[in-house]
Amino acid sequence: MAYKRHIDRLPIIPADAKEHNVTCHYCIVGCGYKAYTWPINRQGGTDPSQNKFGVDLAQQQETQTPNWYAPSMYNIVKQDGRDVHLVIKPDPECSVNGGLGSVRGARIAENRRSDITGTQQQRLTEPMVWRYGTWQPTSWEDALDLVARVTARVIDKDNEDDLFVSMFDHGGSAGGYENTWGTGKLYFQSMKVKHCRIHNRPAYNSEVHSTRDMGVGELNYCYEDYGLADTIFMIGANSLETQTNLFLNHMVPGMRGETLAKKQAELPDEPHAPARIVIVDPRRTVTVNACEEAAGAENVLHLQIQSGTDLALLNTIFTHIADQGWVDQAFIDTSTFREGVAQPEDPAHPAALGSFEAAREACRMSLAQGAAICGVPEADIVKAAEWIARPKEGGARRRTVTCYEKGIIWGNDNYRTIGAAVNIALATGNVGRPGGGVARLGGHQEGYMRPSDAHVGRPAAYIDDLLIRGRGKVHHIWANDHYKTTLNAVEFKRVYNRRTNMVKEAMDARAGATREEMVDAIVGAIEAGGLFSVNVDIIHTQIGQQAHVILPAVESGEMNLTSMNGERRMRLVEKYMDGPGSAKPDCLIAAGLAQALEKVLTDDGRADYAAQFKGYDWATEEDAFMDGYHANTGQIVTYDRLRAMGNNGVQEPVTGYEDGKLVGTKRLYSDGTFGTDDGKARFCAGAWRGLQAPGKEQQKAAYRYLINNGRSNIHWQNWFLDKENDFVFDRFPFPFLEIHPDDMTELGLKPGDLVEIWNDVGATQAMACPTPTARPGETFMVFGAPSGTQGNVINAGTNELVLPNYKQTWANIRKISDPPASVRHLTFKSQEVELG
Ligand code: MGD
Ligand code: F3S
Repeated sequence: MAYKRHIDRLPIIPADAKEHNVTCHYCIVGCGYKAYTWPINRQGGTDPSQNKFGVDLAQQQETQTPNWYAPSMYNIVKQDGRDVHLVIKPDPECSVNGGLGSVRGARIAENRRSDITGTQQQRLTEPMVWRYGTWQPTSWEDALDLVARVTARVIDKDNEDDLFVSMFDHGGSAGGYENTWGTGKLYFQSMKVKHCRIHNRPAYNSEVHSTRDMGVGELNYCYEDYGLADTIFMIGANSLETQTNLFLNHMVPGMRGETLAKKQAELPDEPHAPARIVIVDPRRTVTVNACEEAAGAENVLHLQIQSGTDLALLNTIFTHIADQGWVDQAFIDTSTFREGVAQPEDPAHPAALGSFEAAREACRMSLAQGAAICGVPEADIVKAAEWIARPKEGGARRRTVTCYEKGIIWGNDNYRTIGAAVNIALATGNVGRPGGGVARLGGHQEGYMRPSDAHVGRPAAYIDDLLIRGRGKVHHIWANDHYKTTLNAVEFKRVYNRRTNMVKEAMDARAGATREEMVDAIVGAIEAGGLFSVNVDIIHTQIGQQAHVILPAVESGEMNLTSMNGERRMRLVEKYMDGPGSAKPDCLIAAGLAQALEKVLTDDGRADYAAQFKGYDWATEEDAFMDGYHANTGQIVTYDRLRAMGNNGVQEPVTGYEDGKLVGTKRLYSDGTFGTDDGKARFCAGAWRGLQAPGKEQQKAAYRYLINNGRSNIHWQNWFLDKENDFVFDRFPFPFLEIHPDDMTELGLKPGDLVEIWNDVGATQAMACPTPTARPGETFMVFGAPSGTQGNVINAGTNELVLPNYKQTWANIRKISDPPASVRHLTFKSQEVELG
């Protein structure tokens, strides 16, 4: 590590600095922060009356003082057109993080665009149109008119299938209830676009269909449950790196016994001990290491399975728990479906759903079978079942909180595997009660509010595959970068480049043409197989390099934005700075596009169709919020009410407003009624069936190395802000590939060498990082890097509902270069810690 910020002093936050509530938008946990701003020509003083902390800063502060901030939490930004100091620091009063930051959240400030300090100069500032062989800045009116005119030529009332849309479904940086409503109203109400996909997957679908079909919404607990649980059951997640403060502020205290007094007070009729943890992951992660340090190795059970065998493991645990009679029969009788099969297996349901007995029969798997498939000892499977379900001394039921994320969501046989995890929680009555819950850990803040998407159908269309096969004429992209994050990415990029270049060439050939002539030229190229691409984003992305129109959006902090976290905690992030140039909130961009379409269609004499695009006269994002969230959720929540709830917000669903406070819901299903027509939860009868996605078994047989893949602590998503952040690029100039030293020797590799990873699908490159804790033959590559798209080697195979299977990928590896100069300063020391 060479990076130093070279800052030896920072301004003191004055007592009268403006204070804004901020929810960190870098992950699902949604830690509370405060943003402080004040005029550039002033600062506070050491006297308690002169600084925001109200303390004597001339005195040495204690080690854990909150009266402090780091250089990464500081910047100078524009607010109402003027330069102001900005500090964004963790909020000790927020129940989510209790004042903790993360290596991402503690850098929100330095990742703001600043013309003074020069940060994030990559942000888009003006709309741009492809003209004269490059992108030219232009007005919103001009850009939206071109988008509307070309779009209007390929859509018609009740026939919008030639318009393809890729749109975020999340809260946070590019989403929030405001923006999902804006885009949703445009594409699902004014139009009925069915060829659409979500930002991180090639179809418009749920990532967790089965749990929803079973009646168990995927975010059903509260973070406090980690402090009340006897056992934490974590499947396919690396929470220290990916849900950092959920891990540090909730899981670790539970494991360290720091919540024992709370357990005793809230659940006095049963014995309590510090929580133990069972982790299912083919890789030894830093989370496993941290749990051993927090709980003691004897309280951590890492089931290091063979990649993609979770379903076999979970079905074996389920079978063993049932065979031992450790189930919650009263709960099964009153809260679950009892009569055989409720939903047969069909193309929209990759497994039958029904009673406990039906699932038990279908999922039955002996310890010997399970151990052989998963590659873990039988004794460890038994131990896991005991930790999860064996009643406590005195007979009280064990409280187990189950959490999972991409290891199974983007893993083998998504539908059945998630169903199998929920089966165990249902069988043991661990849903809707303190210390229980079966929840996805999540990725980013959530903020979904859209009209019905029923017209999209199930299975939804495989959009990236259709684009490869020449379908689609106009492509609207909202905060997606398929080039870095799709599967079968080499082929996708090859075809997308070709098709969009056809339109670029047609536009170049008509430089100087009138609008009508230009639209004709574009449509001509489209009819010949080309694709017109519109990119709405905050930066000029990789796929954006192929766009014909680029529209600049603002992000969190530059607009008011509401979202909820992984325990459904809804907050308002208050706008604390201006967006760059003329960038706008996505909801207002969607509104502008709707209005442009209305005008163009009216001009075309298609008045009936034009009328569908009315109803977007929003002046601010708050108008979009009121039109969407407020109007569709009982008209209780307003910006003012949310603002008053501060960084602790309110847990959804919001049920009322009493004594000046919004009233929320701590846990779902606490009354034993589930989200099905009859209120009864279903079990999932999904048997193990090997590697399910087409092509995976063959790839495994043909290539030597598992290319496991996922996130890393320091990187955020597809590195879209990291790219312009010295701190990140100094640490990792290239995407890393964790690989066992013996494999490196065999491949003739030194630390920091660049390698090519190649298979039947494509190739990509990464930097070799010796990792003694990796299993020989099993590597791990970081996801989403700009200079090493890991999706290049992921084959096109998905599950029946078009859920991508990124994690199960095999390839060969060869050296392509000695360490480039930019990596020579790097350390390759182990990331494991010993707290002593
Ligand atoms: P991943 O690294 O994708 O992260 O959060 P996680 O799901 O926790 O995958 C988790 C683990 O799955 C990895 O350790 C991997 O070894 C394991 N795995 C691989 N194959 C298998 C398998 O067959 N079975 C099992 N059981 N496990 C397997 C993702 C989450 O992170 C998401 S979705 C988003 S959008 C956020 N992104 C993000 C980020 O970009 N950076 C950081 N630092 N944090 C993030 N938080 C969120
Ligand atoms: Fe941000 Fe907290 Fe996640 S600081 S990145 S929300 S753990």
